[in-house]
Amino acid sequence: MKVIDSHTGGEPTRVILEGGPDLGAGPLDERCALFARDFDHFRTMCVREPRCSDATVGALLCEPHDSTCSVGVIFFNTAGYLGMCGHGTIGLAATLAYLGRLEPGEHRFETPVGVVKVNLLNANEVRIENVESYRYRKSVSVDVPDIGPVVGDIAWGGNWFFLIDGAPAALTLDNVQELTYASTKIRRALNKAGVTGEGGVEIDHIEFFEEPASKGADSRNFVLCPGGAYDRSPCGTGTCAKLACLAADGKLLPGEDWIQESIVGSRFTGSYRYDEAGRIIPSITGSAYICGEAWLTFQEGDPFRLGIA
Ligand code: PYC
Repeated sequence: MKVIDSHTGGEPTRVILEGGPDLGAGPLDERCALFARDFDHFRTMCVREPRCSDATVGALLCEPHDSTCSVGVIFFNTAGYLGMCGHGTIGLAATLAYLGRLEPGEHRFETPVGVVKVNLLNANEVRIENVESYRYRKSVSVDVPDIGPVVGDIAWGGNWFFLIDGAPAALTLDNVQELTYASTKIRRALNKAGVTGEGGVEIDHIEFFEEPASKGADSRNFVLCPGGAYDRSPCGTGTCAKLACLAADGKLLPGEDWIQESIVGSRFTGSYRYDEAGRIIPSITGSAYICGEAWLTFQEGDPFRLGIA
């Protein structure tokens, strides 16, 4: 399997260029379902240990179904599949630029949850206009064992998020273990209580927000991802979910910038516009850097050929 690794604000992306599964030419959501049903071992081989780590998001590069798009992409991680991935889209654009396959300017990438507009600003800096984002429910309370009631908003930014103002500990790298423990408990409590995104879909990302640590930023976050790792970047889809909540509360106007800082101090600049139907269309800008090119090998007899479960 030929892969290129990059990171976006510290969060890794591994793009599969060759040797991935053949999923045919159908719509991307159907190809994603096929990937999960018949070819899931490609996912585990690519992003699980011993070849990779929990933080990495894999990106299978595909032919688009929609002929207006330059590429199609299916994102996945150690736990399963992602509808969209903001840092991964930025990483994919920087990877294609590195390979000389993407010129600066506007492009369209097809994902299983819709088309994302991608503006390659230079070799590393990318602006993406995401799928429609919205707040589904405001101020939802859930009782969390050993923690007590926790209140948050449920919002869609390409994945489902539970967004909490405040955190059980300061958002610093020293506290990652404590933050991971608390956010995992909150996610379990939401699932157990049947609190979901629209249509009964599981909420698999939890976000804490607090005041920024650096000058010029608007907020700092910690994001728990589905596999249990925290997002080193400010999380593209999580920032879009935040923008939808800010818009719904009248705290950010269309076109105004929101600078979201991650727990490692990396930043995305976000803003939003309304489309003709009055829906929120968020954009984020961030930078990605290439950090490796490799051929992954899978030897016969390797007991961990498919990754450590
Ligand atoms: O940037 O959207 C994102 C993302 C989702 C999970 C990890 N990163």
